[in-house]
Amino acid sequence: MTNTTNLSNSEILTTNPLSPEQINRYHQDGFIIIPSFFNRQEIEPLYKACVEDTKLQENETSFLDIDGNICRFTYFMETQNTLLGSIPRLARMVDAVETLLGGKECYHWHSKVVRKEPHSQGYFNWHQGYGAWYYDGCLFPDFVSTFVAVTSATKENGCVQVLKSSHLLGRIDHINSRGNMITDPERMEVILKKLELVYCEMEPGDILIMHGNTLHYSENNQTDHPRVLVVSHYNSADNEPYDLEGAEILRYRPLKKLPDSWLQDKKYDSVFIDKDFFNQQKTDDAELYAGVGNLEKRYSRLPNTRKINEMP
Ligand SMILES: O=C(O)CCC(=O)C(=O)O
Ligand SMILES: [Fe+2]
Repeated sequence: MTNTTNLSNSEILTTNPLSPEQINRYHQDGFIIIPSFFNRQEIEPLYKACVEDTKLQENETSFLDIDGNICRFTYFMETQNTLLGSIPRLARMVDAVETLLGGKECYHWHSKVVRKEPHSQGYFNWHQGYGAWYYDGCLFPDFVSTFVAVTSATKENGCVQVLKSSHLLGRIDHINSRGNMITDPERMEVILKKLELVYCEMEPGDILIMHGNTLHYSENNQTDHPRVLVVSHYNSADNEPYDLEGAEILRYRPLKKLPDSWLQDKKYDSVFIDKDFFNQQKTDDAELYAGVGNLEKRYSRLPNTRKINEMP
């Protein structure tokens, strides 16, 4: 089966574009949640593979949160002709992102599947996407992140939490804490008192879309069931890092769009394959943080006063 279609990107348009109201809300609040962005049949095979199969776990990368709890996820940058690899390229995703970037072309920065095991303690501390990518050498905060719910996401299982309109704060300095880029804790304490916190609870198929400067966080999973999100980050095509030496992987790569019907028509080969995943550790060594790009370079750009809690 082919990986793409013969049509050009401009000929493949979503059948369900964002409404002016959704676009306004995104710019006002820094995020939107769209229920049923994917229908149940589209998501079902992924749900089965992520919840009932162990294949995903075999490809997981582990890292420690700032308290030393293990978090696991799988990364991918290259997109295969799998269900998983098709998601970031679907017209409804790319068109939404490009609309929110003001009509600019985007490229796939990277994606991950974040599966929180039942009763796992790992959590994501407060951060902005651009809080890290700034230090990768991207000049503009022209990033949009999408979070597709594969399982339900609830307060109890560690759904994403956002601070409303926090993207209007601009980029905030981040520190490297055990390999996690987290928002300057001093500033964060004050911001938390000022801005409204929203729990982004979702059902399978719903999507959360947020600005690169939106502050977000997510708690541990206190339930008996896994919580799974497919998270994709997009950068604008004209915003690749200014210095790509040792970080070629972050270079602009044209994104080949797929029609919205791709999943419904089962045009993909399988749900996912080992090749989907980048930087597999195949190890339980949680000290290793498998980031993408050149992390040494990223950390070397942190202001000296912020170089606390360096990676071991
Ligand atoms: O999966 C989550 O709860 C948060 C993930 C996240 O913030 C990210 O991937 O950037
Ligand atoms: Fe994030």
